[in-house]
Order: sequence, then C-alpha cells, then structure tokens
Amino acid sequence: MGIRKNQSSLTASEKAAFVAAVKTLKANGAYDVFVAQHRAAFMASPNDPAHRGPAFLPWHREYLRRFERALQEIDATVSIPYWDWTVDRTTGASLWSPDFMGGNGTGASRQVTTGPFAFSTGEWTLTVRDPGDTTTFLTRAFGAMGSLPTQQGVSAALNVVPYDSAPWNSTTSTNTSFRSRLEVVIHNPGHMWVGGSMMAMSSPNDPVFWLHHCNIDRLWAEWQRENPTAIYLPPSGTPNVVAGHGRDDPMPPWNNEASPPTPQSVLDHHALGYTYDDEPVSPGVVQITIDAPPLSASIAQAGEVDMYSFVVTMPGNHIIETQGSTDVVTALYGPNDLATLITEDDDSGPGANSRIERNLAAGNYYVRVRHYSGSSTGNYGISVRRSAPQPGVQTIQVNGPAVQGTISAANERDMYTFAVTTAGTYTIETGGSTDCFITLFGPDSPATFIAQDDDSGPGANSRLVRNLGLGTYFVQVRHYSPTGTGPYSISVRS
Ligand SMILES: [Cu+2]
Repeated sequence: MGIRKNQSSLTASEKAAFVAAVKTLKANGAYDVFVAQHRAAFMASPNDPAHRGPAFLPWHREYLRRFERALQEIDATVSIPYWDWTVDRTTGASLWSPDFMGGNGTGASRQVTTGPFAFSTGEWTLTVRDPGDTTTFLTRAFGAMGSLPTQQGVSAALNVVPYDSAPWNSTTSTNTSFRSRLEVVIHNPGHMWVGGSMMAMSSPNDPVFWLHHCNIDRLWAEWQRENPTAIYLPPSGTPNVVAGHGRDDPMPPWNNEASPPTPQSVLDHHALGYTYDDEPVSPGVVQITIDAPPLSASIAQAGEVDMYSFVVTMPGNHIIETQGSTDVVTALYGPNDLATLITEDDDSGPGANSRIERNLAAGNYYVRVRHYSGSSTGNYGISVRRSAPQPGVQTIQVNGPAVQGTISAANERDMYTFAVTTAGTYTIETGGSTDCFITLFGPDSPATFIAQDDDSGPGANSRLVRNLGLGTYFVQVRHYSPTGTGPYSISVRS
C-alpha cells in the first residue's frame, strides 16, 4: 500500500522523484487532461459534480487517486505528499524550495520564476486555462488574500458532525456539515493564500494543488477514523441534490465507465490502496486459528490498530467476533488482499462487541481491530469460527428457474449468490412489475462492486449483461424507491 507522507519529511530523492513524475505527465499531455477535468467540473455549475456539495471530498479523493496512479505508472515509488499548512505556513517553508514546488510569484505579473515549474525552464507552460485567461506561466501571490488554516481551526473542523446536511450545497451551514466546514473554512483559504493560478478553476495547473488537496483528504480520513458511525450523506435520490453527490451516484466525469466510482465506493481510502504516514501503526499481524479459543489482546494505546489474519481452507459461513467489555470496532479484509474491505462492524455482538458473519471463499483474510473511541484503551478477546449457512443469502442456479423474492419492507435489500463455473457472458435479470434495482458484486467478494442497473430490462425491470470469469457472484436487489415494496423474480442465464 502506498504511503502518503508529509512533504516536510520527504528526502531530496523523494522530492526529485515526485517532481520528475509530475513533469513526465506534463510532457506527455496527461497532466493537462487532469487540469481540464477539474475546470470542466467547475464550469458545469450549478451542476458541478465536484465542489459546493457533499461529493466535494469523494470526488477529489477519486481524482487524486487517479492522478497518483498515473504518477505511479511512471515511477511506482511515488505517492502524493501532503502539505500541512498548520505547520508549514510561511513563504520560507521548504515546500517552496527550488528543488520542490519553487517559490512565490514576482513582479506585477506574479510569475513564478524559481523551481522546476518556472516558465523559463520551458517545461511548465499552462495550456488549459480559465475562459479569457491568456497567462501561459504559473503565478502565485502568497498571502495576498486570506490566511492559512491553523491547528485550532482544523481541530474545530474535525469536531463537526454529521458529514453533511441540507440543503446539500454551498449554502449549507459550516456548523452542521463537516464537508461544508472543511471545504469552505479550511480548503478555500489554502487556494486563496497561494493565490495566482491556485485561484482559478484550472487550479491543478499549480502542482501544489495536489499537496493541498492531499492534506484535505488526510483530514477527511482522520474525521472518518474518529467518527466511525457517521455515514456519508445524503443517500441517492434525495430531492434537489446535484447528480453525482448522492451516496450511490456515479460521479462524473467517470460516470460512463463500466464500474463508475460513487461517493460510497471511495469511503475507505485503504481499499483504494493508500495510507497516511501519521495513521496509528499496527504492532504486527497476529495469526488466528479458526475454531480455536479466543485470543486475548488489548488496545494498549489511544488510536492503536491491531491486525490479525486467518486462513479459510473450507469455504463457508464464518463468524468473526470480539469478547469482553471494551468497545472495539472490527473491519474484515480479503481474500488475499489487505486493501479489499469486505465489511466493518461496531456493535453487532453481545454488549459493545463486534460481530461479523460472512460467507467466505478460500483464502487469506485480515481483521483490523480498533477502539470505537480514538482516545480509549482496553482489553478484548477475538475469535473466528465456522457457522451454519446464512439463511439470508439465497442461491440462484444459472439457467435454472427464476427465484421468487419480495421487497417486503422499506429499504430492504435481498441478497443472492450464483456460481460461474464457465467463464462467459451472463444475463442477470429481474421479472415482474416491481421497479427493482440490482447491484452485482464479485467474484468471491460481496464487497467488490461490478455494476448496477435500474431499468434496462422489460418494463421497469433491471438487467445486467456482463462477461464474468470463474467465481462466486453476489446480487443485491432493492426497490428503486427507498420506501417501495413488492414481489419480483430474479434469474441468471448464460
Ligand atoms: Cu477542486
């Protein structure tokens, strides 16, 4: 997993590697595609999918991750560093050295003339600009407008819950919305303090954009860690919410991809493949034997994360459970990949214990355990055991008769599974007059999103036609309307 570091702790060669990868992207044209995506989001206003709404944080998380992957294709050792402006808040910070971001703009034009992104090197010409702007060089005007966020301001922002609130836009109060507080009170001043190019819709023209937004993303991750039960709001279908900002909305401009990212799909940054250098460290991975007595353990320090692994050799239903009086939260990852989150649980077990029950394919699994409170410690036990099949998940026979189901309560989600034993094209389809919405996951993990569909079948029925490799797949069926109910049938044909 890539580690995003504080820029102030980068070595000279790490800085050089980041700069070189950025300049390679600029030279091959890919950098300017990213700039254009950001500008296009703004220009879609009032339907901006990226700013002034709930998806501000998920959109930029996805955007930064794509940029980081592009850098990593050039140099696999590179991750985006973050700029902690609560510490590095002067024009003399090493961030602005000639070997990294370069310095302030000078003269009436505010042109940046030092460092690797100075126009004079011939390697940093702005080609994607805001309408009417003809400036071809990077500009900065440190401190001309506003001031950088302070530690006090950041701490206060991290205390704001819920994630977001009505009316889900730029007028949402910064006291009732973490997103609005972070976007307006913490994020905007960073753009303004740097000034110049960073003030534009095309602000990614200044490479410090990535370091600034990386810090915003880090603070969101910290808030998520401290508020594990605070979910992303609002759900899809909430009235007057701009497309892309609902929890399960595909986010433009990636909405036409086969598996478009949604706010929900980017909530776990570890699952996206990166971590931050200041996250609590795990003391090592401890092996759990299935069906053995519980292991004794403790969260010895505030914020500690304990890591376990276990091996499933016999596929089937498993229960991962904690014991004792400490309120711990567990997260299950796998198979065979520490970055693939399957599910997380806080209190489904007895007392404040966590309990995860899952049908698991063969493979290696990982369990992360932390205290519910980031400031508390305590002892706990943890065990994994096999259990009877879960009655809630029904099996569909491929090319067999359609299975009859019913959405009998508001918000009900029915889960089905089917096995692909011959790779090929499969059609998953609902029947009847209920407007169902289906989501396909797999292979072998009900947490790996493949596709979703509402109305591609006859009438209001859903239909997915996909090329599927070998493995077990999962289909979730819900009513299109959160309050809708009704009978349906579901079938899978090859
Ligand atoms: Cu932006």
